[in-house]
Amino acid sequence: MKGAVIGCGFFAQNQLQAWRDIDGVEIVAICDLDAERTQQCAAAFGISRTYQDAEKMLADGGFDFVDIATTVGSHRALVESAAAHNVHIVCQKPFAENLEDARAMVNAAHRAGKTLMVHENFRWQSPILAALQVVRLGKIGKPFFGRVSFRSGYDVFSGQPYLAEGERFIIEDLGIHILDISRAFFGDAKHIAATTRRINTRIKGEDVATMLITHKGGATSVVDCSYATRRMPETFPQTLLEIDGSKGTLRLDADYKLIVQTDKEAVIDVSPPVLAWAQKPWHNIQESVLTIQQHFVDCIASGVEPETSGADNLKTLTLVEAAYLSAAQGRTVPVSDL
Ligand code: NAD
Ligand code: 89Y
Repeated sequence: MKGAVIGCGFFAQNQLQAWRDIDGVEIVAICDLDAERTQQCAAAFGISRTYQDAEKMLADGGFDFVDIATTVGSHRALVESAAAHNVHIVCQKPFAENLEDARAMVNAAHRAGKTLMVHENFRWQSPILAALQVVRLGKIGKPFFGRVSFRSGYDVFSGQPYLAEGERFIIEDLGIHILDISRAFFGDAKHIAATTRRINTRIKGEDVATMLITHKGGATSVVDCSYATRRMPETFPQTLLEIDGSKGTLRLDADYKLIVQTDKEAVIDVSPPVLAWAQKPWHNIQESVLTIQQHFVDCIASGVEPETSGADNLKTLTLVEAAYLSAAQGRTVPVSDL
């Protein structure tokens, strides 16, 4: 399969590295509004076709899919254009700025008959996959309570300065992943109640969010996120879990320690590997980039919809919007209202 990447910024480096590791995939063209970035990436990854205009690249064609690694403001136009040019699409999270755009993007890919996957990679992290396997195999019975927690004081603003500038921060940027993990474990949501705070006064948006979700299947989950938490050891970028089921409990503790307690206890080291091109502490995220991109390729080859498809991601985005609404209005929001 031949691919093209749009956006050569901070995170695209991981995506380009991962594409190189996937058998049968070649990135043949790249594009960024910034000519210097495009040239740097082209040189680093040996890609000969470079563009500053995505429309021109799509019109020239010669590839089967595009990987959109730009920030959210450009996603709708790029996804619609890619669909119009009949290529499969991977698009970074947050998928869209609002639900209307997101629905239009899903419809555009559907009309074109092309696969659309959102690069919602946190549920693809190997420690999360290990925990999901325990739950899906029924080892702790039916889950009735969960805590999905991401608390850190890591400086994400130096690598991603735009995160300090938006009216929205942690729910839209990071909470979106943690809400998606909650959906992966406990299924779709019925209601959400959220509170938000801004502790770091040098940024515009909220950096703390505490969310309580009632799931359709009967479980309740607490999804708590913070970038204002000074803790030692720093756990960035680990998502910690605590799940109570009818037959036992599961915890994913700091340092990738998975503990499953039923009539006996199992303690398993689920540390992710550090890929050849990865750096700690990002290695957990970086490995999941390879896993999700491999999933995209496998889904296209077998004609199956990706687990984190555009259509699936509408439900995660709905939770993001519902959480902001709940925090703004101080009330529990039925997800079906959005
Ligand atoms: P960035 O600003 O470093 O890079 C984005 C690049 O896209 C820039 O170089 C910009 O010039 C380019 N661009 C913007 N609009 C364009 C257009 N229309 N055509 C061509 N190029 C265009 O941003 P980043 O930190 O790399 O983040 C990109 C996306 O990745 C964001 O949506 C972010 O939320 C997401 N992200 C995801 C993860 C994850 O784990 N899934 C981690 C970090 C960032
Ligand atoms: O942008 C975010 C993401 O998706 O994962 C971590 C991050 O880079 C900072 O919160």
